Amino acid sequence: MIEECYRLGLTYFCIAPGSRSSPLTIAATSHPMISCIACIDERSLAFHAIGYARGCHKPAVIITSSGTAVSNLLPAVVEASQEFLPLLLLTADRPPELLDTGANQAINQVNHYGSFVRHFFSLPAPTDIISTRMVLTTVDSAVYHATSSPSGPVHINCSFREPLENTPQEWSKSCLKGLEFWVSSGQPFTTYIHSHSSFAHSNFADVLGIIQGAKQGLLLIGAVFKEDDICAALLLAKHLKWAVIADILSGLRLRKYRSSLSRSHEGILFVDHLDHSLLSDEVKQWIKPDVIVQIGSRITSKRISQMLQHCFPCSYILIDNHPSRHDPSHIITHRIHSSISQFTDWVLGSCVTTHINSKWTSFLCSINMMVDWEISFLINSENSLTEPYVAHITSEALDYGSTMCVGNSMPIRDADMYANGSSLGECTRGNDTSSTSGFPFHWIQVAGNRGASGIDGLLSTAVGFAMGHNKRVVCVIGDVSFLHDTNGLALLKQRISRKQMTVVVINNHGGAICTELQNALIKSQHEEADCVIEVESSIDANANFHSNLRKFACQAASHAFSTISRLSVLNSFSQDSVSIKICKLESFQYRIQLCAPLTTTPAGNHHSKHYREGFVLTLHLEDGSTGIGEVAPLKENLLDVKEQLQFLTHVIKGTPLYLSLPLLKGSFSNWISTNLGIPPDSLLPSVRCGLEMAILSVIAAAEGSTMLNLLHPCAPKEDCSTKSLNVKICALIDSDGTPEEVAYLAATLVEEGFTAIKLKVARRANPIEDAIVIQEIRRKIGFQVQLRADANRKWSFDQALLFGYNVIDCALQYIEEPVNDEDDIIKFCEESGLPVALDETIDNLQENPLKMLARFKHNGIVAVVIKPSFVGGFEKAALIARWERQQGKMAVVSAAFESGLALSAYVQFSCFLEMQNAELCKIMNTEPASPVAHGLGTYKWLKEDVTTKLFSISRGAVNGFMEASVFDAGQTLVNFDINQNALIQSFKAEEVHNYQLKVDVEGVTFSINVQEIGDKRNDNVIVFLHGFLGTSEDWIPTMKAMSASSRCIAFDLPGHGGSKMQVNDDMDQGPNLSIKVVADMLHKLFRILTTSKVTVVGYSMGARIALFTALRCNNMVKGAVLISGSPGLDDELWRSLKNHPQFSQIVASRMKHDDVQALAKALSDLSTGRQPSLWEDLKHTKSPILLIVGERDEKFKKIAHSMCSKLKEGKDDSVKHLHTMVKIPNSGHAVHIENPLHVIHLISEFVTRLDVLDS
Ligand SMILES: Cc1ncc(C[n+]2csc(CCOP(=O)(O)OP(=O)(O)O)c2C)c(N)n1
Ligand SMILES: [Mg+2]
Repeated sequence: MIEECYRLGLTYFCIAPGSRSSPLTIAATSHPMISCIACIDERSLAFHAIGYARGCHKPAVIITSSGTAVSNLLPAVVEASQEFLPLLLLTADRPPELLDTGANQAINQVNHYGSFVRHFFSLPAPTDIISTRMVLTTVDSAVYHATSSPSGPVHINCSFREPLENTPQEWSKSCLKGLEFWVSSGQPFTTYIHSHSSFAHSNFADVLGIIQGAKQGLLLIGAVFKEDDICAALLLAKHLKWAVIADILSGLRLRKYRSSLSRSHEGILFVDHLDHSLLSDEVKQWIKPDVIVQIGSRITSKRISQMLQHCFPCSYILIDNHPSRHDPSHIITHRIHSSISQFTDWVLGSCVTTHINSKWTSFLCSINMMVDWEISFLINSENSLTEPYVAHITSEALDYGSTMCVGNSMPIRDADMYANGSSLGECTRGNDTSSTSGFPFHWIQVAGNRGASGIDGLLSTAVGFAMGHNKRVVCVIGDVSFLHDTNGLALLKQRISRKQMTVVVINNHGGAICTELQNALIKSQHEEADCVIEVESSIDANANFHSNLRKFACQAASHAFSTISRLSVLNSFSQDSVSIKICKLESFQYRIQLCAPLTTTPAGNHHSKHYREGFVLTLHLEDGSTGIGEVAPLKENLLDVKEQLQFLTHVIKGTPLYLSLPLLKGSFSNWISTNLGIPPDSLLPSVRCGLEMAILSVIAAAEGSTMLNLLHPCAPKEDCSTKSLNVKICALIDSDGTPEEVAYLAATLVEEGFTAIKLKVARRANPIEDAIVIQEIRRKIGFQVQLRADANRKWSFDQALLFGYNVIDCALQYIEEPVNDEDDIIKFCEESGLPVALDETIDNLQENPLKMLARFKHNGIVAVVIKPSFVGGFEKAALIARWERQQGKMAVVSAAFESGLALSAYVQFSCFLEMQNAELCKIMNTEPASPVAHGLGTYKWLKEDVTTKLFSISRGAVNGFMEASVFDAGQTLVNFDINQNALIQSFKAEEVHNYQLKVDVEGVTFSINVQEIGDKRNDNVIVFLHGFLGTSEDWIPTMKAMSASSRCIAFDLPGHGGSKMQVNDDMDQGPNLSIKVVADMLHKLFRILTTSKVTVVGYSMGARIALFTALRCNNMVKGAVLISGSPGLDDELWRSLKNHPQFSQIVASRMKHDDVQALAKALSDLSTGRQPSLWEDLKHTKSPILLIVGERDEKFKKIAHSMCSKLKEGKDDSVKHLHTMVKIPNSGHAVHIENPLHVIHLISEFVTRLDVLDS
């Protein structure tokens, strides 16, 4: 029997001790190819076998003694039966003569598990009068029943007569007759062959018709456990292009992406938060799928199941590899009994085309994105350790080599609602299946016992799962479940060739600190031993937090729904599956005069005229609407900004607008990476701010609305006129003059109607002098007015404290950035007792600012000053504001001396934040805080404006306070009229000049295709060389960006693109395209084009040529930029490029080569192996070299390092210090395509340095 099990592939035996079963136990343990595990508790053991089957899709064999040992298997048998998990139970029994006689440990074991097993057979006690073949066919038949659909547990009851021990006995060998072949074959005695049913029936044509006709299809992926099935489900999802709802048990909820770029281009529309979206009544009413296809029988979410019930009648197709009715609401119209792979093969093979309503999918995706943002935000901003947080953080901590096991009751529900897959860049351990599956992510399997949803045997199941799956398992279970299966610890203790486990037990009482769990998880990952982590939590606090999550998710879903359904123009375009597109972006440089120097201007420079420079952007849509934005860099370099704007002008043409953009919350980041193909954070903050402003304004223009109404559409019953709305403004005083003079100025402002004043401090020799000014102001204006001070990080801790002690009675609303060291802020709060505000501290926020903000939760920090043009736009500003409000702090929008254009947008934005805050208070049932005075007092600095109408604020009619009218600000943006006098330069899309140049080199006439952008008279010439199979086209966005300051020229290298070559008649051999020939050719081209030295920029093969020219034609080359410049490419490094959203376009453009034979020639002649080694030349180089490599490009990083050290061995000190190597974050090999803005900045900086060297 045991050998036959082995031959059938059953190699894992779970053995409970007992004497009646000893013949089986001895046989199993002495079989060399079989692994055994033992446990005294049969219930735990059987659950362990279930976990094993879940992990490897093979049955484990359970051996027990007779009596209640057999009964103890029942809970697991029930679960296995419900979940179609194969198990083979070998239960020992007394022989028939001892049954029903009162004999010890004898019960009726026949059909003991009733209908819960797929098959039962009672073997007679061993005897020589029955052929042994009977035993073999019994095992074969049982295992076939266990493993063929519907799979499940099978039971063979094995009687044994005493003596049980191995006592020699006479027996007839005739029972072994006919076994010779079996002995020698190594195969099972009977081979079962299953004939697959085909999809030929006419009913299947119906199903295809239904799928094809769907306009609002929904693909549900329920519990699916086999890798093949998961892959098949994904292929189906990709083919259908329907919205996909993946259950936590599908493995597809915890997706780990390679990079954020790949996330925005996965080609599958996952809607992970349908459950919480359905909390919104509007959304619930709206969701009406016409066809539902469900793969895998079980769906964890109750709300989704209810939704499906409400959708009835509609076509509902369920596919699973068993015939059971899984239809609790009785709504399934088509039940397909097939494997998922078979079904997918059939659908894909039938070439079904789909015609999904794009509004349906874009609505679902937008709502989902907002709920996702909301949940993530709340979980991360909550100060206590909550169960949703545990679900979030444990799932995030999983890496490629891990799987998860979730307990019943809350753990599985929390995981289904709040687990989070993508923790970018951190999932590095284990095997990355995303490279082999063809999808840009890797999935993580999740197991749970959902057959009967018992809280028994969960720990044992998890240990079995770890055993079967051979992966690290993180098991999350409740305290009661853990206690229910303490015998599972006996299984955990035994380490038989399995990976280590982490068990997180959620003990719902008490409280703890969040970071402790994160640390414990990280630690457990690096432990060799198994870990049990107890997380204490409180039922009440959790219930409260769950309720908040639901309320906010509901509000987010409703808000998203109402916002996007009101966008009539954007919606009308998306109905026929094309969204409205951007047709043009223009930038105009402005320069306006100010009345006074900026507060950032150093003292002593206060007498000349003062100006502010920036850019006005106009954005045009194909329907004729125009939007407007302002880019007003203060700390950023104007040229860098200009380059980014030129780049944007080029890449933005023809990009579609998304419905979700006015919702912010990640929509802009997503749009930027998907449509512009760049990392969102590579845009300079002021550029991103201006771009967002222009996009919001163009959507508002198209919709005939205002920015405020777009961000916060008022409810149907609300008063939609913004005429009565105002935003409080804080006046700003630069603190020149005696204390009396400053106090007098403050008093004038109070008379004007200001209720809040901010004074710049840290301007005087001693902080006490600053304090005296504050005291004087207070004395003069009384305590009615809010008074703020801003030290701009200019003080040391002691100076700040000195100031603090001297203004303690002045009732400052806050002191902004009192200390120069960020780490002293909290200490200052504690020692001075003064309320503090942050400003500069939040300027350097990266894509996920919450981590950084979390460091400043201290109660002493009462406000954050948010400058949209410093933090990088409205989306981020809104996130920071929301966080601060959630923490009970003020969010103060502040200008950075922008023109009236940005100020108007900020007024609208500030009003939106106030409205959002009021809504927040309503949801939380708290008193609304009084409106904040926003830092827009810089308007007083404007002597001129970019609008024809000067930005102004006035006394409110009701209260007499100085406030900005939201209505006026809206009008300024809608009826924007540019003051032409303020413009100093306009730049539109630069023209590309395309022409051919002929040069002869060594008997070959090259006809080279040239693309040129920029002023021909410009001496600053940059030449761009592409890589193998590239063309000059690859460089166009970069060239456009750089054309304002340089003359940019790109060639199609010989054999590539539109370049041709002709061999002269007198040459008897074919042309030689060595690197030297190409360099000579370039040399001649440079001569034709310019008399000045050029900077050569090359990528890959182009980089090698660039280096060659820099070394050998140095009289023509000023400097060289080498991107991923070296021989030999590793396939691995191309993967991140393949995930680029525009990869298919890139590939298509690379296929345009006119002269294929010459291309083949170039590939061969210019290959790395054929070029002379330049290593030794490096130290003699007279031209500065900039080496650029992708951070993920290990091989080229190493090469660049060595090149850099060789270059530094050179003798020429003036050149030597200019050689640099730069690694570009998040990039592989094709850095200039993956992160173009970063590369543009580096080239530009390098060219400037070369100029300095030249002069
Ligand atoms: C074998 C079994 N007994 C009883 C139940 C009923 N039951 C469902 S949830 C639960 C409590 C589970 O507590 P715990 O494991 O701590 O999880 P929590 O509810 O705290 O998330 C019980 C007893 C069950 N599902 N299965
Ligand atoms: Mg509990």
